[in-house]
Amino acid sequence: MKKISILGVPMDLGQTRRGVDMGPSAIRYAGVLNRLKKLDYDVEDIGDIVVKVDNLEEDNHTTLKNLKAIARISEEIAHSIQTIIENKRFPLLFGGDHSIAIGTIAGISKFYENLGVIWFDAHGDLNTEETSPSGNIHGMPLAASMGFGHPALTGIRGYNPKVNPENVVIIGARDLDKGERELIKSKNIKVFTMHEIDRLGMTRVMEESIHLLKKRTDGVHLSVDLDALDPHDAPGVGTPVLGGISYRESHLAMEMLEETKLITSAEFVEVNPILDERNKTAEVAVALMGSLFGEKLL
Ligand code: 6HN
Ligand code: MN
Ligand code: MN
Ligand code: MN
Repeated sequence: MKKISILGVPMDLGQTRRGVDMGPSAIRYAGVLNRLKKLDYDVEDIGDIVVKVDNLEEDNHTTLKNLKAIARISEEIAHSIQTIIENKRFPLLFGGDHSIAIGTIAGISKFYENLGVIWFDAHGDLNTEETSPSGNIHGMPLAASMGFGHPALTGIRGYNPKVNPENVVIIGARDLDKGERELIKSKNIKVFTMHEIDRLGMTRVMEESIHLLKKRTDGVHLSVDLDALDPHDAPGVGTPVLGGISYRESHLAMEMLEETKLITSAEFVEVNPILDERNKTAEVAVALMGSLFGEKLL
């Protein structure tokens, strides 16, 4: 698809460190539009979803912080995505924290018989109200998309589940909570932890991921949490974990995805310019988008 629609979601309600709502601005500032236009795409920036919480809506539900507001905004994200896909354009979202993925996947999934998801992340984002150590919904979007968790999160757009656990591949994990490990085992979710990346190399990890999803799915959503990368390369994230994917490995991954034309939608999340070093993490995100959309070194 040579047509891309950019949608910003300045949402910081899925966790407690302010500043990630400035992620879309930071990514735009890093020059994403020109970068993609140079690759000959028809790119439109449709602006940001309005993320506003009024006092009446605020809930102090400590196990699911900001549940009502996140559920409402997820519906709006899903609605906007639907329009983008109906216009036959590729949805490219900028977060915001990772809770935006609940709305993204809810908007995308009904256009596919068997949607696949590639989840680059230091974390599993597989918690539910019962297993979450923090009550932060950005630690739950992948579980919610597979139908596990609170109905206000799993039922966006009125259907559930959005993704079959067999169609999910997690890459870069190195901080999983107890309940997440149990879900991975019980649902047999494919996870390439940092151990597998060290051991097999990124080339094989991507070959296996692509092979698995190619035969099973008719569309693949790519969700990139910048904390999948090592904090040296991507310091501007709210929940950094040492020992991550290197800058070069992450480019290789994007390049291999580009070669296969497997990806049908994408989001780049958790960029927090307040925690960043001179917009480095937003620049990394834009560079990765360059590779994902076909930039070549030679
Ligand atoms: N993220 N597993 C932790 C939690 O609070 O559930 C961390 C989640 C981080 C989520 O980075 O998108
Ligand atoms: Mn995440
Ligand atoms: Mn993460
Ligand atoms: Mn943790």
